[in-house]
Amino acid sequence: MTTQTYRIPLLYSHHHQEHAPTLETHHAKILNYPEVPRRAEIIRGHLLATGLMQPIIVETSMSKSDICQTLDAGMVDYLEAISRDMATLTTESLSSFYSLQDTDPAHFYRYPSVFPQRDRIYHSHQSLMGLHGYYCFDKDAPVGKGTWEAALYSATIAHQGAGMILEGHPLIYSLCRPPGHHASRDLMGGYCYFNNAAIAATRLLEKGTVAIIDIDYHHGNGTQEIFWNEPRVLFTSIHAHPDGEYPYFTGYAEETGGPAAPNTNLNFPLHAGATEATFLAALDELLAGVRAFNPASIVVSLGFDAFEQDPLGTFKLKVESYFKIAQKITALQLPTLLVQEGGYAVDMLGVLAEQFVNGMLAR
Ligand code: SP5
Ligand code: ZN
Repeated sequence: MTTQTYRIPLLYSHHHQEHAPTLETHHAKILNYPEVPRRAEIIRGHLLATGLMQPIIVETSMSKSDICQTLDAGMVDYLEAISRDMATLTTESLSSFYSLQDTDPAHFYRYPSVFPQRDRIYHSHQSLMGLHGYYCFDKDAPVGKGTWEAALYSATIAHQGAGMILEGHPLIYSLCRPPGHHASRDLMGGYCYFNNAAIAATRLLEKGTVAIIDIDYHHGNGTQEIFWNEPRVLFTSIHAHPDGEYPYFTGYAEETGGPAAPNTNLNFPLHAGATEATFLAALDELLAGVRAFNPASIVVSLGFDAFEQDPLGTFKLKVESYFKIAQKITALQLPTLLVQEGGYAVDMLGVLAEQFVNGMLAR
């Protein structure tokens, strides 16, 4: 297989379209939910038009027991139960319980309202309503009737991508949506439900050690937590400094791994407004750490929100920066699974993904 003739498998599922929250709140403001279905559609359309990709539509989901190799069964069962419960809502039930302008059950999403602190719980029985906050660390993972299948297939795309790496593929693009890197074993948040990259990395352990390179603008707190004490997985991340940016409570350089896995966690927090030069310098240092770890395969948590036009980010990466980043990652010459994370400059996402894929092929 030469890189000239190799068409990169692009794994995708239509199920993401049924997960489409419209609103998030920010203090007293109601904002449009930035993690929209069109994100994946733009990337897919643009990548397929390049002729570089082999489209694969995933039709069969992974099993719950496979998901629970990485995630907590209580959380997985809860997401399924609440999402199916949402499917039983009717216009009548919605208008009798809430004074809504829009009573279309398809547009209704449940948000956490209480966050039971786990060390203060007296009763083990929880209502579905109470459990939402039990399994969330923030307010930004609303659940509608399509959320379970969307999250399930997003995880499946990552898991199947890992399976194809195990079969000998050098490069796979798993077009996951919703994203995953903020979600941990038993907590959802930050537009994330199941940690797709972590599910893939767990499967890749079959081949040997794994390094995760997270270039999303936000720290991958969920992925870090899942592999914190796992010596076979190196988690590395470049992101906005948590002093001033979401998720605030993790992403510091001092976080280097748990007692059983010292120095298997490498954080590179950058100041707001970081330029391409700053980002690439951090990436060189990060990649030196990856080389020293000598992994058998790579998972890239591929967010595009460090791009200069991103509405959530402050970094100044340019279109060509994504080519350069990929070129540096591909120089590792290791089997690499790309897992889609964030990126909210929707109209530009196709261009950025194409730059990244072209950079990966420039070996
Ligand atoms: C996967 C991913 O990129 N998740 C990002 C979650 C970020 N959530 C931050 C929410 C902060 C609200 N933004 C207010 C913007 C005001 N202009
Ligand atoms: Zn992000």
